[in-house]
Amino acid sequence: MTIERTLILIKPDGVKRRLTGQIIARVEAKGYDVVELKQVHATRELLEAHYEEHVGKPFYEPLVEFMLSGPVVAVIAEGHNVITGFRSLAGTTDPTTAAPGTIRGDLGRDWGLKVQQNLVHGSDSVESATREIGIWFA
Ligand code: DAT
Ligand code: MG
Repeated sequence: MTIERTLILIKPDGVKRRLTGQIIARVEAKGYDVVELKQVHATRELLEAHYEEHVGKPFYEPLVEFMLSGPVVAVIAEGHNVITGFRSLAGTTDPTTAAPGTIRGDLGRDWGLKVQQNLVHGSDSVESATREIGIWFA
């Protein structure tokens, strides 16, 4: 067993569309534990720290603006290989092509929305999980 923790964010589109329960239900159904959970309206400072790796990319500013547009739900989930496992549950970044059966593939509305409106964030490595958990649950 490799027990890990990951940071999951339900982005403003997920919260607005009242999908928080459905998304968390999928995480729990997969066998992961929710160890911390809170709803927060992020600050720009927090998002700049969280999305540090994307500074300077063309989608960076629209992404931060979108993340500021409403509350997000921050979750620490724990379980065997949860970092990779949650990213697999979430599906690929663009909801248009995310596989059916995934959160983004099943629930990501495909009506010409921007790619950043893809419902969830999940840490992509042990290092990012540790860093991101420290940012959101300081
Ligand atoms: P992921 O969320 O799948 O880890 P990422 O870390 O590469 O993707 O990017 C962070 C977020 O930025 C992503 O969830 C949506 C947005 N994004 C990524 N690539 C984009 C692009 N080409 N155009 C618009 N938004 C993008
Ligand atoms: Mg990422």
